Amino acid sequence: MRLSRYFLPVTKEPPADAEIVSHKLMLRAGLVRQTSSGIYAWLPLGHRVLRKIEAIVREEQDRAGAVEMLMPTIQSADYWRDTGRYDAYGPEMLRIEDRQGRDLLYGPTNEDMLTAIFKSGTNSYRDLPRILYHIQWKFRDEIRPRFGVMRGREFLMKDAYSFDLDEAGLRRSYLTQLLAYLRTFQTMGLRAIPMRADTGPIGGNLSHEFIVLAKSGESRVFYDSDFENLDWNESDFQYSNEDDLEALYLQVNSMYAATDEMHDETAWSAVPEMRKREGRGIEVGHIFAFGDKYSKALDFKLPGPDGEMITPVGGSYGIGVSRLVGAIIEASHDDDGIIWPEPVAPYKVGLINMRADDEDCTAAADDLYGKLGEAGIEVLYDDRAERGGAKFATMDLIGLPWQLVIGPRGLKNGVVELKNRATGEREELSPESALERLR
Ligand code: 5CA
Repeated sequence: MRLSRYFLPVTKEPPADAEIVSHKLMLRAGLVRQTSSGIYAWLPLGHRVLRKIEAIVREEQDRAGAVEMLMPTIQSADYWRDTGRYDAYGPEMLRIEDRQGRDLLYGPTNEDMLTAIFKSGTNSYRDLPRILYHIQWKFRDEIRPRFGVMRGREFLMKDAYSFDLDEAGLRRSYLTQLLAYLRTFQTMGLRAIPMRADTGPIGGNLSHEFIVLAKSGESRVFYDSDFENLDWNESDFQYSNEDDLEALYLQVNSMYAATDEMHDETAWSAVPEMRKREGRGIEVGHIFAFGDKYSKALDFKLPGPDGEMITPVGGSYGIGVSRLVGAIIEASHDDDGIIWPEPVAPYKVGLINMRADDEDCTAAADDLYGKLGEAGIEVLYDDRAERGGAKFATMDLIGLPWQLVIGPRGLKNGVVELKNRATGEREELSPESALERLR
């Protein structure tokens, strides 16, 4: 993509009302624009990051055996009346009346609707177990939207829902999602620590929050530093193997981790002093095993193998997809701007033509741009007639992992400069070697 044809409204100064670094950087780097309190338009660069995060979430959900679908944002209030949650949910729910006087709402979550849909499409115990998910916008009329996309009113969520015949099955589904979450966040370059949590209005008895460490985080956390040394992507845990899932649970449970609300001084005192870590964190995911709560409310029963009626048990599993954009920036930035981990970067390379008015420079940059494209490398090409200094500042701000700089002086010696955004390391090499390296 050529910057001369892009829409990237970057600014030097952050808006006065942005409190935390990710919010400031998202606005300055032209990722989002606020359109109403807690509601954001995703500009081209931000939209690409959102899509990358979504793709990682989707890939790991699919690998874990969850099946993708899509439910609407607008729901009939009847789904919620049937489960008894319509009156219980409170003022966070945005309620809408259509022209016929029917009650609708902008969905804050989907347990009620999905259980009804699933019930209507299943006939026997053979239809279970299943995990269904979608990636869809939600609305919660938060009393105090804050920190940009981190606590918005409209936000993108991955929410999955499992149905099993018994508690043992539910536990398998729950642990399958737990493993998927550990892998998903690590793929994004994040260390998200699973912490036992309250189940709150979702209900049930088993729940974990996934917390990314960040100074600006809303929750205070206590955890065992052993969590920092684990590589879930390289681990041998298999989604399909029950023993592996139980071993995973044992491993996770053997290390202390808790938010302020769940903190247990006695258990904490048993953690070796050297391994104790305290900090603040951002909740990027939350999983719940709620059992028969929604099935019971909807009288959802299936004939079992011996003809007896079985009430399916379930769980729900959320990831804050749009919140993750902010969380990743909180975890990965410096004074000059964002530092995208490669898997979620909007483009892999920023190609900078230092002198758009110099024919040789432009010819060399155009040539590299073409070759990068042919090699399937995602590149944002700053081909504008701007000062070199301004181009560098923009590239550092938007944080693409690699910068490839074409200038007249280097070209005379047959070299271009390749800079690593994270380490700041620069290297001069021939255009061909640079291309090879990026490949
Ligand atoms: N039904 C369950 C699981 S699908 C549920 O809604 N869980 S939740 O309330 O914890 O939300 C799931 C995730 O969505 C949270 O972990 C958080 O990352 C994200 N989230 C929740 N509220 C907001 C918000 N106001 N802005 C941005 N992200 C949010």
